Amino acid sequence: MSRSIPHLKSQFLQRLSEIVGEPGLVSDAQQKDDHDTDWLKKWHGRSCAVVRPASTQEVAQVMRLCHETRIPVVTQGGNTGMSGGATPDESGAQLILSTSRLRGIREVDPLNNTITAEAGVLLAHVQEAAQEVNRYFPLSLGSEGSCTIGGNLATNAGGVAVLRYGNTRDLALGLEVVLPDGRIWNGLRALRKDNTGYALRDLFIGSEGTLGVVTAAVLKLFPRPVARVAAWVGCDSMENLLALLALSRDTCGDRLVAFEMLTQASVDLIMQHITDARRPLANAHKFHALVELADTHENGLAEMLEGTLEQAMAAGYVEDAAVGLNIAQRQAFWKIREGISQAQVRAGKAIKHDIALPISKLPRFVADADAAVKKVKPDACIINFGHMGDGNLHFNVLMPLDTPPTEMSQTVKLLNRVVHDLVHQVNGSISAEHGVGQLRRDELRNYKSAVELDLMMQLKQSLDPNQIMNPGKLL
Ligand code: FAD
Ligand code: 2HG
Ligand code: ZN
Repeated sequence: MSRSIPHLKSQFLQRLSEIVGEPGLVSDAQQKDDHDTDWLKKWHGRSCAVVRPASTQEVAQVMRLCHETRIPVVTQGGNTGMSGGATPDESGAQLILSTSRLRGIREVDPLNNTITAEAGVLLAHVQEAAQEVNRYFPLSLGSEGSCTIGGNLATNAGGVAVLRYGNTRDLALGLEVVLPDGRIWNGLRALRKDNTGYALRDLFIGSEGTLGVVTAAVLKLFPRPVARVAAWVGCDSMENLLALLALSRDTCGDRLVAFEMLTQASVDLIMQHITDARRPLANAHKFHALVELADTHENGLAEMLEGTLEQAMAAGYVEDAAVGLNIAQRQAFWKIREGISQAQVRAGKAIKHDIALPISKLPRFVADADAAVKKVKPDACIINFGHMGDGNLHFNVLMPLDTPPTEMSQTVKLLNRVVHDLVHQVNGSISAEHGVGQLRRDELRNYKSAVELDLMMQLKQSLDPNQIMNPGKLL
């Protein structure tokens, strides 16, 4: 006689609890709900259970069990992702594997300039551990107090310092990964040169939990900047903003660590919805930039920034600027910039476009995309901001909070097509830093070539033949 599904489920849960013990299974309904839903409250799933292994060995045992029973696994870090990648489907059949108990920092080596951290360590804690040995870990996101290193690697997160230090992929030297069948790949090499074959590490970075569970990583550390200055700048065109970016690179070189752009509509939205945010400039400007320089010693950093801005004003690139010399002034600028995600959540439902283009193509693109969106939706509220220094814009469109679901999904389809087609025309990317997840899965198929999709499918098939890793995401 065959056994019933509830019986198999309780047997599975029993075996899980034998691996991880009581603290390793989330039993509180509210807590489970929090894992089943993403932070934007946009995706709601229903997992069969949430398991929290406390070591790589426990992750391996959980994966062996899932391999044997064919239970699909959704790996979850801080659950701050923007693309629904960490939310299970609604079947009640998928297991959430949370890395929240993989919180060890295994080694900090200031002479080799590396740190080895487990996947569930918060990004902010890696930054702090680096600082304790007078080093710097440069990955910097608005979510750094909640997102994890494993999540950063799995999404290849970007953030505000990519123009100087690169994205997460550029910051990783080695990985430890539990494969879908439970085998452990120890690739924790702390080397800057290693030509011993295929770059397996890079397969897992950006794979959004579809190929394996990242359990630990060796990350690069850098000399710690001790001096920082920032400016808030107002410009009348993207062309002039681009000219300022080029000039700042020429005059400041590697000291230029952030060049963030916001339109006036983005600044206005933040002012309406973020308490304590103050307008940094007296007048309105079509485009704003937050520019930051950093260095490992003082060396006249403020004079360098002021000199650059004077040159830019003389050339007519800049309409107005405020320089933040002390920590409080700089923090006030960053509070505005980092408030944008929360402001969008409070103000409406955002149709997100997380796009990357060659930096030189940004002005033309913004003009074309503004016009194209307004053509199909004349009253569109475009909230365009992003990491201009590395070519990544968040070209979002905000819909009223009470927009009915059918109108919402029709408008998403319409505007995705308009914006992504323009991105595709200049060989840009429709997912710059937030990952594909479930949000852009269909869109990916519209823009990747058949050859590229086929290669990706073949890799997926060879690493995860039973298709148990994060089904319904990315591919
Ligand atoms: P989760 O959301 O838990 O998971 C994200 C994906 O990674 C999922 O597909 C999941 O299955 C997979 N995953 C997680 N951990 C593992 C693991 N150990 N092994 C395998 N797969 C795993 N992102 C940027 O890139 N730049 C920004 O500037 C930025 N700013 C943000 C600002 C705010 C306010 C917020 C809320 C988010 C922001 N994000 C940004 C998005 C998000 O924080 C990043 O994508 C982050 O890298 C996700 O980390 P996480 O630990 O929360 O991952
Ligand atoms: C940022 O750059 C994040 O602030 C979030 O990547 C972008 O809210 C968004 O769309
Ligand atoms: Zn961003």
